Amino acid sequence: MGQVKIKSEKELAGLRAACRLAAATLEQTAPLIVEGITTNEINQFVHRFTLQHGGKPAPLNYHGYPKSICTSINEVICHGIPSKRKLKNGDIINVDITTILDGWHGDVSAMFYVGTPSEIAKTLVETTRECLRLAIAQVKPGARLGDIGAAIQRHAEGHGFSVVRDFVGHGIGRGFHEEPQVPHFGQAGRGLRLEKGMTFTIEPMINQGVWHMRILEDTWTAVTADGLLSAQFEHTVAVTEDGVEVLTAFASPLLHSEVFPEGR
Ligand code: EYL
Ligand code: CO
Ligand code: CO
Repeated sequence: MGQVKIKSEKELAGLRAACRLAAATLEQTAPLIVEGITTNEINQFVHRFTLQHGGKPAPLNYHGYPKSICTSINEVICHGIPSKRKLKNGDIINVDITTILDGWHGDVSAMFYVGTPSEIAKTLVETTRECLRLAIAQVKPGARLGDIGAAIQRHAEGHGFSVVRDFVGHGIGRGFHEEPQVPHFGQAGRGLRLEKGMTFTIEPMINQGVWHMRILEDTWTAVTADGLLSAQFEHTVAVTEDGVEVLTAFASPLLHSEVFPEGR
C-alpha cells in the first residue's frame, strides 16, 4: 500500500497549473459537444489542444488505453472509448480529461446534454452535479473520507438513484492514481481523516437503476447492468487550512452542461 502524499505549497503550485489546463481544455471543448459530432472528433480536439498548451493527455496508453479522453454516453458509466459514433439528440455524455503538465496530473469531467434531454436524463444529471457539489462541501481538515461518500450516497439514493461501487475517486499528483481511494458511498465519521495538503479527485457515478456494471467486449467500457442511464462529474480538489480548493474549477460556467437547451 502506498502512502497518502501531503503536498507542499510548491508542489501544489505545480498541481494547480495542471488542473487549470485540464479545466480550460474542458471549457474549450464544451461548445463542440453538439448533435452530429463524433467522439473521435472530440478526442482529437482535446489531444491537439493539450499538446498546444505544453501538456500530455494522461489516458493515452495508460494501461494500454487507446485514446486521449474518455467519452461515456447514456448507459456507459465510464471509460467509454472515442469512436466514429455521432452524438444524437437526447444523448447525455460525460467527457473526462486528464492532463499532465510538468509531471503533474489534473483530472476533470462533466456531463453534457445533446439537444433536448428526457425528463429522467435531466433529473439524473442535475442530481449527480449536486452530489459532487455536496461532496466538495464536506472537504476540510478533520473531516473523514466517509463524510464525502455519505453525502453523495444520501443525495443520490434520496432521489431513487444508485451509486456505482466499482470505481472510486483517487489521490492525484505526480501520479494519475495515488492513495487514498475515495469511495462515493459510505458512513459519515468513518475512514481516513483529511489533512491540509491532501489532493484527490471526487468523481461520483450515479445510475438511474441498479448500481451494478459490466465491461464490454472491448475490455474498457463499463456499462450499467440494466442498460439504464448513468451520469458522472469529477473535480480535483486540495484540502486547505480551513476547507477546500477546487483545483479544476471553471473560469465560467460550461456551455451546455450548466444551461438547458430551452434556456431554463
Ligand atoms: C484508462 C484504464 C481501464 C481513467 C480513470 C482513463 C480505463 C479502463 C484501465 C481511472 C482509471 C481515465 O480516474 C480516472 N478517471 O477519472 N482508468 C482511467 N483511464 C483506463
Ligand atoms: Co477523470
Ligand atoms: Co479520476
